Amino acid sequence: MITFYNALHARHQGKFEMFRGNLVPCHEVPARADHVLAELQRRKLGLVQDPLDFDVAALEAIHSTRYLRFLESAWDQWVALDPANAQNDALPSVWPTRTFRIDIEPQNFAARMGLYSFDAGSPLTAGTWVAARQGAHCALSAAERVVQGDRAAFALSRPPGHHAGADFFGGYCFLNNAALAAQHLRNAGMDRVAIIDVDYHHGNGTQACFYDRADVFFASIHGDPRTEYPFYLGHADETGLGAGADANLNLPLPRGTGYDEWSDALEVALAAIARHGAQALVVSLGVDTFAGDPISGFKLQSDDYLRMGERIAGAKLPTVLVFEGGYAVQEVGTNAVNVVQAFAG
Ligand code: Q9C
Ligand code: ZN
Repeated sequence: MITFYNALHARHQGKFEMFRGNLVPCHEVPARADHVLAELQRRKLGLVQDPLDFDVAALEAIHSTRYLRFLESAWDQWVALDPANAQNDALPSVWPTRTFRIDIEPQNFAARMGLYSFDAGSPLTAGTWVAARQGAHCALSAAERVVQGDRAAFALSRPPGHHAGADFFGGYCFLNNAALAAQHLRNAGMDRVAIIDVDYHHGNGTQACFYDRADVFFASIHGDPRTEYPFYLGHADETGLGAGADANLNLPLPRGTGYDEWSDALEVALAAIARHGAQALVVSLGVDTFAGDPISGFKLQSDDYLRMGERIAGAKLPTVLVFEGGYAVQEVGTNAVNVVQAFAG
């Protein structure tokens, strides 16, 4: 299987995220993608290529124009406030919650950061836009390969994407790589597409992108949002809206879940995807379900990712695999590449 690798990923390198009143070192570090690349190459799992180039219209298929303009210029605006800011990441500190207006874009930079985000865990850095855009191009390139007839393609995109919505970042995500891949498949004429999100965290951004649409089915297996990030979305009663009724499936599971119960949920998700009649599949491939993950609560073992890849391949759909979370840095390469290798058979 071909891999599209974001060679610019390390341009996004956050220093700190807010945690219990302190700024703590980021979990979402460049070494994550480096380990996945090294493991792919060690096992000789196919070509590794740079992505194709796409113009901004490909991103506007999912993201709002004003959000993209903000992301592109945010670092320069941050530094324009004070040249000393160049030494610090930009983090939001104020947000428009219920009763506030979101239709007026504030002139104040901090206020714009809050308008376009939902947490203080996703630092914006000098290279965030360049890295995120190249990562998105990896997902689009992988989707294009599947359009051209490949059985599957892997987008080794970093930063991850599934928490990012049409006009907001958060959860370490800026551009929604999986949503962009799914929309690319739709634009290329595939009438029905499905996304299965196996990251530990609910893919709130992806769900929101397609919540009122019947053409893109979204299924997610994740830590129960009553206790797990992103908390405010991902409950089982979110089944879709309007034309999208019954095209959204959330399978929340309690902390401590191991592969036996997790794989039962995978069967439910794949059965629903088959009923939807999808012509292609996008996998939001987070491996923060691993027992050793420092910020997550499931108990999957490295070998379980082989079974996962084999089972997802069993859906027999042209498939775009998109890298998402996974913060056990030493094992993230083994775990992610286990899925890729087992999928490829
Ligand atoms: N102390 C992805 O896996 N912070 N994002 C949780 C941990 C946010 C995870 C707090 C986790 C976001 C793509
Ligand atoms: Zn995650």
